[in-house]
Amino acid sequence: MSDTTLLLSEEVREALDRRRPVVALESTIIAHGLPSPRNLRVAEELEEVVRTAGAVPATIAVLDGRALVGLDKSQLERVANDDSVRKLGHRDLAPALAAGASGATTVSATALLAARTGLRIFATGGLGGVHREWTTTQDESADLGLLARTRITVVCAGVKSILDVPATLQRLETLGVGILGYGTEYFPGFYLSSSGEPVDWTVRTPDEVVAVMRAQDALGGPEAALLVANPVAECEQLDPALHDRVLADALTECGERGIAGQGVTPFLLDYLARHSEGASLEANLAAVRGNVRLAAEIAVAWAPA
Ligand code: PSU
Ligand code: MN
Repeated sequence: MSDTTLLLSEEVREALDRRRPVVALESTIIAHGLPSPRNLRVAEELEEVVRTAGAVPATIAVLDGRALVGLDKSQLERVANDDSVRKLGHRDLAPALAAGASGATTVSATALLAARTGLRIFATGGLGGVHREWTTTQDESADLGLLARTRITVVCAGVKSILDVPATLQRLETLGVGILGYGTEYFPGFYLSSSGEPVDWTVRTPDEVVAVMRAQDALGGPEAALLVANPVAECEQLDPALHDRVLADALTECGERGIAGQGVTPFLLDYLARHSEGASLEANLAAVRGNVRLAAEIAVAWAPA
């Protein structure tokens, strides 16, 4: 990509030049996944978590037709507060750049831009995946297909529990996306510590994750991502009974209102937060914080000494 299309902040450019650890962060969670004004504070807090762990944060978004890797304070504020900031999956990047548009990047768009920049480690909350209504809507997040073709390590709390988790795991298997349970034999459930679904591989330290990344590279083959599935601590998870009850209502309401496409995930996340008195939001934030911290530790272990 040309210099005017993909713009690195000075801090990120310098970190890359010096081969210092960098963690990519997405912006859809800020613009469309969390309520304002909390979203801006969270965005700033997450960058601080990365710095405290000894790495450089690279929050990614598109502003005025430019893909930015590393945002300054006013750019972060725009992503958080400007209602005209759209939601961009990877297929939306080219039209947005051509139109001079602004948008927050989802996991798929962030992973693409991060990989193009040469970043290898990326933290988010929960990935998109196969929606429960898939047989009628065919709604499967573009996150999955993009991650099947992109060499990046994504630290996540599994996939969002609003999804059909077993179906999403099957798709990830078909697509050849590797999954490591971090300190767990079970795939995390986003708001919940466990989805109840087993994982095939468990690691317990950042060095073990790095060893898998090195083996991926040594092996060659398809450029698939590696998912590090990091559960929210049990003491910080959403009460499972409350989760199931409010989610059932949310899915009904989503169907009744005819919400479709890009609107589904933000609607469900917002519904859960409002109808759990904010408890789902706290669990979501706890998961994201944990993922960002772990991603920074992996980035430090991955960087040359
Ligand atoms: N994780 C969160 N909150 C979010 C997301 C992830 O804790 O809002 C975002 C990510 O950007 C992910 C997107 O890519 O939700 C999935 O949207 P969709 O289902 O429309 O692909
Ligand atoms: Mn979708």
